[in-house]
Amino acid sequence: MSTQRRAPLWRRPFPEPPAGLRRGPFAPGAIRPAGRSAALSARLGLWLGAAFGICLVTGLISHGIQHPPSWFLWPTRPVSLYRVTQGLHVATGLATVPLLLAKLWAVYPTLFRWPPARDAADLLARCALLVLVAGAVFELVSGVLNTARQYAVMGFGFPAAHYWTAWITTGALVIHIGAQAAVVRRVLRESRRRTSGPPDDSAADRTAENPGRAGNDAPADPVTTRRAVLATVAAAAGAVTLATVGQTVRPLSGLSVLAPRRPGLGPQGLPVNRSAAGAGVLATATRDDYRLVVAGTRTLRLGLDALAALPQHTADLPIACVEGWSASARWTGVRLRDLLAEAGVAPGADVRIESLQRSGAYRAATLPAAFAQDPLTLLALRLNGGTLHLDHGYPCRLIAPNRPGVLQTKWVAWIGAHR
Ligand SMILES: Nc1nc2c(c(=O)[nH]1)N[C@H]1C(S)=C(S)[C@@H](COP(=O)(O)O)O[C@H]1N2
Ligand SMILES: [Mo]
Repeated sequence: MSTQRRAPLWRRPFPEPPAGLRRGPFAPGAIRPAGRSAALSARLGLWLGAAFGICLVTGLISHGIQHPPSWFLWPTRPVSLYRVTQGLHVATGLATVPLLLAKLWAVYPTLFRWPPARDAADLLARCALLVLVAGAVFELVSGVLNTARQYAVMGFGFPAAHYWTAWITTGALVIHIGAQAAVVRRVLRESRRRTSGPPDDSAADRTAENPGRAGNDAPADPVTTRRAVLATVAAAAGAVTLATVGQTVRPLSGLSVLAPRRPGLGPQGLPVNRSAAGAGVLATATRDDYRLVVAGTRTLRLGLDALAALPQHTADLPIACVEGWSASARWTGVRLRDLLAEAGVAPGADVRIESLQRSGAYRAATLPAAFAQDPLTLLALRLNGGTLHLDHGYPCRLIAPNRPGVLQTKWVAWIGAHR
């Protein structure tokens, strides 16, 4: 019996796997380092972590507005805050694509490290890594598909899958950061010392994850190589951003060769996501006997003339789509709070808005009382100086400050207290 204290269970080394299994990519020297280094992986990891963090927080905000838990408070001002947070969500997500590709290129040799897992803690970290890679790839692919092809491709399943995968990926990322933090700190410290001081050996590039190979395999100057790779990745991320961010930053829209939407393109100078034909409301939205129903202690039935006879107000408010495009426009119509007061809906009530559209995830929306009572929240009849275009929600549509586009219901048919 040993009196020596033993390592905790999760740190006890596994038995060495049989050497005969060490074949293919696991064979010693099978993968050449070709410019890869731990210092490069560490820096890419930091960049990715920053982009992922912004993407996660802004994504949680967007989810919170659309499925608010009781504690979630989203303000009505500034009117364009959601435009900024969702623009950031999509922009950081897109910039992450080249970062993630570079990171995968930089670290994939470590997938074939020998032995594959040293102990139980290492095994957990390695499993988390697989979850992290799969989750990150899924988030980027599904997000890009959603921005490019809209909701039709993945249907209503997209938001739920994108949301839950984000949590799973975050969990795996936390484990990964826990496992790598010490390595990253050491690598960065060593490479900083090395880049400021006289060149010496490539100690910073030899770590547990990249043990280094035969000297004549190593690149002549790892620092120069690393900088070149990082500069290329930064340029790629910058190019992706420039080619897409014009979908929300109007002055850059001329550069938006990759953006699926552009502000200013569409009827009345505004993009359209779901057209009247697509929503199946062509016939019902154009009927002469259209009546908007506002249900409270009294029930109002208002035709277009009756709506136009009510006091009209104008507001400059953006449509900010979850897909990342956004555009501001000038809306004119009736204040929602005037209609609610007229029908006797309690001012503290959350308000439900329903469309003429019969089916589809975005045929109805719930407006918290603060938004329903906001003086800028309109039932718009006019857009940019003309009668609301059929594809923008004629006869009338909701437009409220600081809300995602999906909640700005078009072709409104019914308004009442949410129950
Ligand atoms: N009834 C209804 N309203 C809707 C939608 C819808 O599918 N049905 N799509 C929403 C989405 S996703 C966005 S981004 C905005 C776009 O408004 P616009 O077409 O006027 O630009 O409308 C919203 N209103
Ligand atoms: Mo949207």
